[in-house]
Amino acid sequence: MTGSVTFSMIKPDAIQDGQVGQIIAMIEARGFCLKALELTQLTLARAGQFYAMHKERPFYEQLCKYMASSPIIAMVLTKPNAVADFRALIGATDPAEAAPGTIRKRFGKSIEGNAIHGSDADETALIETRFFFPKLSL
Ligand code: IDP
Ligand code: MG
Repeated sequence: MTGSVTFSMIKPDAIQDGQVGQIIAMIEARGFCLKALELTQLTLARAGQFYAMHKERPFYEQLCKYMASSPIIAMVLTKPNAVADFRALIGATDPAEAAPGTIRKRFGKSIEGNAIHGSDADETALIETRFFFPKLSL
């Protein structure tokens, strides 16, 4: 399934603001199929593990606190060319720089509270999928 799977999280801000249905509708309209979905809350330690590659970045601690502050929705999505197509759908990290029609442009509030996560490579997608759904067979 490599190449056809990506991992996503709807972030706390988008859930608090009641935007889950609209975001999932945009994802499905772009041709992605849901393979797994869970509403869950990360502990600070698990948020730290998930974003470990950003440990040295100045925003790391605040990002982990934010991601553990209230529930997130973890999703595994399938589609040919899933990683790149999903990154195109969500848009640039900073919603202010995201292209029109992208999820982050529409729902992001700040560079941190940017509504949604998307894996950055096939290998990362598998690691992130296993982090949330260790028993899922792909
Ligand atoms: P990405 O989510 O577009 O892949 P990354 O660089 O991997 O962006 O950063 C992970 C997350 O960290 C971002 O989605 C955002 O929530 C947060 N983040 C990134 N850069 C900054 C920043 O400069 N200030 C605050 N938060 C940031
Ligand atoms: Mg990233």
